[in-house]
Amino acid sequence: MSDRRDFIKKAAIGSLGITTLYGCTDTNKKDKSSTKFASTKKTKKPLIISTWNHGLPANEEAWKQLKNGKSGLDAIEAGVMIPEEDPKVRSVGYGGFPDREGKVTLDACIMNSNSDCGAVSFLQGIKHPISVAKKVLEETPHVMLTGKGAQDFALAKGFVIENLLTFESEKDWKDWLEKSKYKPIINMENHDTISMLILDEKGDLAGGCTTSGAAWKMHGRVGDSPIIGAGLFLDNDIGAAAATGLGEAVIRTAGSAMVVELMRQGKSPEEACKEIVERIHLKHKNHKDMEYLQVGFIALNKNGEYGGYSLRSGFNYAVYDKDKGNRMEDASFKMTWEN
Ligand code: SD4
Repeated sequence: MSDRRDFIKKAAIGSLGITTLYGCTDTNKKDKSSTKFASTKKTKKPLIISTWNHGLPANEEAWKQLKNGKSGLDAIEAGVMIPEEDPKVRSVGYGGFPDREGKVTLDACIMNSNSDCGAVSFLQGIKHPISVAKKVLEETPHVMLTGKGAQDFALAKGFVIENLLTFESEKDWKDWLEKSKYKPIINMENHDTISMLILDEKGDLAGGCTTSGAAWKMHGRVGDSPIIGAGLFLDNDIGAAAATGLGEAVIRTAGSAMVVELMRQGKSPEEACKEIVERIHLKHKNHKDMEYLQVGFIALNKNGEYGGYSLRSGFNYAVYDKDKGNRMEDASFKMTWEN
């Protein structure tokens, strides 16, 4: 955790919170709806972007899958399974921080270029919620299964129940119980979802999101991550967006869906992310959540333009393309943790 705090401070000093405004150019020649995309960071297809440092190994795997001819959806699943099964990633899947009752409960969703989607929420005991979400998409008439029903469905599909609470996470939970006197305080260090967006070689989009949610949350709490339109959204004619941070704030503002709508209206991915972060700030500046509020978005559009933006400093995302390979990029932000 202290590494993370250090990182946040360094990022704050490094980028000074300055954001860039881009000129408006019509680069979307194929789009008959006259949508205009502002120019921004642009690259060739395929393109993968994922939230946070754990996005790097996830991107690596997803890229391999695309190169092997797998679909965007398969690549999303295989990619985010890497942090899901890594016990050192304390905010996703196995080894994730538990809720205030010591239970690891998982949220995930996945979406393809046909707007098919699948999601699971409040799922316990299954290491790969993203795979269960994909099965919901592929093998049910529904979009979301939750709790016991999601677990029963997973078992019926051959998934097995495992103990997801590692020794380290149990220890941290017990420490928290003592220090925090059972208050469900959320802060920057304890919630780092992986959200991944892909623009494949054909120009089709896919996205996914998986998390153990806000650490020490109330039992039964579901965040934005499994909610299509909040934690993730895409429209294959326009672009894709995904969120990280305090899910309550993202749900209140239909965050990812709004980012895609702004790209439809001509904003670049970064401009669209910024506008929704500004809106979230406006709605929350006098809110009790403001003290510890962090939200961040990543987005890409059909032209291979991408960007990210967060309310507070410290948010970064992994980008993988042919020209520059797999690397981390810092998101611009509105404010540091000091203001
Ligand atoms: C949640 N949005 O459950 C998730 C947590 C998260 O970066 O994204 N963390 O609220």
